[in-house]
Amino acid sequence: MFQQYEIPYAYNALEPHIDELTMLTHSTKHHAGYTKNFNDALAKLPQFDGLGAEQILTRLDEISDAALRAAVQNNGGGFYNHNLYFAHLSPNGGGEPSGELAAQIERTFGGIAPLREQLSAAGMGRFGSGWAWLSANAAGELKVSSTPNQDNPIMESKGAWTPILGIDVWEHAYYLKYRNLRGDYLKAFFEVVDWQQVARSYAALKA
Ligand code: MN3
Repeated sequence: MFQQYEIPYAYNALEPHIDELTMLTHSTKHHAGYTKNFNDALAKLPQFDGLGAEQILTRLDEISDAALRAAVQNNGGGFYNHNLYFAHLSPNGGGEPSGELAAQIERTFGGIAPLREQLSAAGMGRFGSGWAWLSANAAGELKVSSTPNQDNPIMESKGAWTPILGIDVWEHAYYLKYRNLRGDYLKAFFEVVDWQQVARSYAALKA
C-alpha cells in the first residue's frame, strides 16, 4: 500500500501565499483520492508488487487493459506528483537555493530569476490542468518542462528525468484564493518553495 505524504506543517502555515482551505482540500480530498485509487488499481496488477511508484510510472505500457492503464497513469501520477509538491513547500520557504544546485541553476538558466521565469512560463502556458516541472537526470543536468493532467517527466522519459520540484497548476491548487489569476498563484508559490529540500532532492538523484 502506498501512503500519502503527511504534510509536516499546519494547513494554514503557508498563509497568505497558499490558503488553509486550499491546503486542506488539496491534501485530504484530492491527494487522498489519488492515493486510494492508485492502491485500488494496483490491487489488480500483482506483477507490480514490490515496485516503487517511480518504477511503476515508467512501465505503464505493460498494462494491457486501457482503463486500468489510465487509472494507474492518472492516480499513480496524482499520488506521486502531490507527494513531491507538498514535500517541497515550507512556511520557511522562499529565497534562493545554495550549493551545488545553485551552481547548476546558474550554468543552465543563468540564475534563479531566469529559472523562476521559465517555470512560471511553463505553468502559464499549460492549457487546462497540469504541472510545471524542474527535473534532473543522472548526469545532474536540469530542465524545465510542463505536462498535462497528472502526467510527469518520469512517465514521459521512462525514468531518464526525475522531477525535483513540481508546480501544480490545476485550478484546485489555487482557485479558492486566486480565482482565475494563475499568475498570482505562481508568484505566491515561489514564496513558499523549500529550496533546501529541492537541493536535497537534487543531491539524492546524483548520488
Ligand atoms: Mn493537485
